[in-house]
Amino acid sequence: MKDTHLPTVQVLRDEIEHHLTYSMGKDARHASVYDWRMALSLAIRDRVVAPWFAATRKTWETGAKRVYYLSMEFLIGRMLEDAAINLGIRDTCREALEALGLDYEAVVENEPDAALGNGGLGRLAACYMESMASLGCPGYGYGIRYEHGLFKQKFEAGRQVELPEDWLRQRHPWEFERPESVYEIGFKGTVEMVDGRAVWTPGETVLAEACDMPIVGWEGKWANTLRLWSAKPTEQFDLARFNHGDYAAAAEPEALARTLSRVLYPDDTTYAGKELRLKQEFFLTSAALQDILRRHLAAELALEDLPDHVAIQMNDTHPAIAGPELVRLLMDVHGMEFEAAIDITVKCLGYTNHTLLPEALERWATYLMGTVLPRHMQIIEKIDSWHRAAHPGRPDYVGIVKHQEVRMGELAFITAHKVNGVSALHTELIRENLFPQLNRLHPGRIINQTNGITPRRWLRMANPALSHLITETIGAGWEADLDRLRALEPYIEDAGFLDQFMAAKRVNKEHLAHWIAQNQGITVSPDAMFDVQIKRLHEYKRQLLNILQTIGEWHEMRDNPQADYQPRVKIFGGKAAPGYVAAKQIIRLIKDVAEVINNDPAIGDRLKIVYPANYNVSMAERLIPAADLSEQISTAGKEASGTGNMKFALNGALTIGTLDGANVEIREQVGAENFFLFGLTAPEVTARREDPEHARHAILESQMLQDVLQMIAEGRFSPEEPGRYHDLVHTMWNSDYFLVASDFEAYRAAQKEVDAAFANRASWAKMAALNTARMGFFSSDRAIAGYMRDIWETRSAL
Ligand code: 4GP
Repeated sequence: MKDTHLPTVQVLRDEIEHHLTYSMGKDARHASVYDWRMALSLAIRDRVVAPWFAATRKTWETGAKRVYYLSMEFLIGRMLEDAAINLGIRDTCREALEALGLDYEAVVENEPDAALGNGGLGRLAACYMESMASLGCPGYGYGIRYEHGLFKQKFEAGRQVELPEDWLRQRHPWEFERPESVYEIGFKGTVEMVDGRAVWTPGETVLAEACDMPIVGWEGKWANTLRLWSAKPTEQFDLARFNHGDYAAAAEPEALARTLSRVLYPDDTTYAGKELRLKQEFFLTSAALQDILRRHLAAELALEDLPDHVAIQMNDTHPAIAGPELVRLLMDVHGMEFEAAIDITVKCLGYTNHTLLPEALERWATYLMGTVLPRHMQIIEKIDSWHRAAHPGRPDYVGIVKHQEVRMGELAFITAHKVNGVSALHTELIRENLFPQLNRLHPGRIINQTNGITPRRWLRMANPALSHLITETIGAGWEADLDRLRALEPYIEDAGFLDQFMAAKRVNKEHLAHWIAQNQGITVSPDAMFDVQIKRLHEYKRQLLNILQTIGEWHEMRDNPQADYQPRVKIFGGKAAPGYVAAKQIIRLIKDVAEVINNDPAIGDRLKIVYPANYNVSMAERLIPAADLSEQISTAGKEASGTGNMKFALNGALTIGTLDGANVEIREQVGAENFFLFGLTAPEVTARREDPEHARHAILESQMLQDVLQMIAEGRFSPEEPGRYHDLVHTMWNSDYFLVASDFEAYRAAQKEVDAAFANRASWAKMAALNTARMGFFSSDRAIAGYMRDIWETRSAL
């Protein structure tokens, strides 16, 4: 076993060559970048093993409480640099590769993103895993090892096209297969009562097989495990059929089983899709809970003491079947009575809510639940009646099963001892709008844990230029104590520091400009303001508002070409769900508008629009450090928190945003004078919707918006198909649920303020530096410390 001491360049180089020869079976003369990347990854991985073993050993020896984070998504992105940074060997890696005649960047870029998530919730889970390891909180992440992560996005004539993602086409060097860790997962079948006990005989079974990824924390002091499950058939292929030459039928059991871990988020608009999704959720949850109980019993601990040793966090409602499943395991497998089982369950479980959007709060038809998980349907009804009986005489009582649907939000609430929102505003809205009745029955159960991001990846790794400057200015160690960034504040009066701060931004902008030129064929100037909106495409996130304002700006420039405009590059990135027609139309509109504006000689360099395809974690790492302006413009009350907003501000971008999600707290931290606020507040949004004509009224009050919509309706951006956006324009006039029209003028005015502020580079630099200096609160270490204290009731094992 290797020690954890820092290797010299020569030592690391030898290790890389060793892996190239003996793990990859390649001679240096014939090795590809892939081979080198694998060899380097394996050399780094070796160095993670010692802290990983040590952490596991210590947890067993001390009997420390373990935290289990159940999530359908872990958007971990690339692993190589992340591990190298946390082990303190990134520079050594670079030098070792250079000594071997290789380009470090090219090797790092060779790693595919592990796209095992859609967006915010999945990326948050990845940051939280890293922070748990950095803080020495013994824990496991449990997820699914999807063969195909989030689809690859391509644009064809401005339209989004989805291609299957294939991250496992190459070997994944960060995982260890655990074929011995397998659990049987059942579906369907029948339930009988035998001697007063329920016996479920599943009609289908698959195996969940573990794959472990070590997640190493800052300075390699602790490492935890991300355990991902793959589905395998209980029976291998059917030999008899194979021998009869019926090869397809022989392979059927395997194909069916594999479907369960094949893709992230299958289309759930069909019955078959829904069933598959529910099965995936149960597959993850049941495997995790069986594993948790196995580990607990292996330590010779009593099941009654489970809550002292185990905290289980449900990342949104997707794993909410955990409540009934834990009750089932405790009752049906371990012979406990219901009351004891539910008591233990509630003490162990916590539930994080990540969205108030009704379409994302899962509800399953009782028919579907009863068919796929017949025993769980019984237990859900039992939990429902137990809970109802505990709260008699409440006319406002809200249960779990209603209108022949199982409401997973209510189920998660009732089976958890703590329910948390992800920003102060969101938590308030959970209390008031989402679970008002349950909140009255369980005062104090709903708490807030504002999201956070790991500064290791999102500053130290993604922004070396700024990181160096920070370390030079305030010394090392801020990565593990982000509040120390406050020590930068005195320097904002120091012109030399500000020059360096802006020079770091400039380097990042130059890199990005180079990348844009190479990949998009668009020339942009690093002197322009880089104005960035990157996130999933959703109407509530209002990319539409951004592009409408951009059209307005262009319109103004054409009318008044002599005026003094700050040159801007509008950068968009994000994917729309494959079946989300309105979101896909917005993408197409942005692409169409880009085509016209980017080729308008009257505008030249003053306005450019860039929308690279296939936005993902590594693209975010490239864009965020180069951004001047961060667009966080959701309809107030809709964005639960946001975490992109935090990454931008930490990297010295100013925010233009609404009072939504964590924007509210970011603005409090960085100071209102360093934040461009606009738009309706959450209560104003609700009030505004009372007026059924709000869209029409708002449009009639804005000549600019009328002009912009008129241009779109006339086919100015789609001359080959003038009617392309008729529906979109019609919706704007007639419904506009997300209040784009009502916020349009306020947004425009705020953008004018942004322009004026950017014109004064010296004061802009101060504002930007103050954003960085005041973002310490948003470290995921602070968030995880909060979860440990308020929900998991556990301490660091370091
Ligand atoms: C997201 C929320 O939309 C976002 O505001 C939040 O920052 C993030 O979770 C993490 O808490 N929700 C999802 C989802 O990603 O799938 O519901």
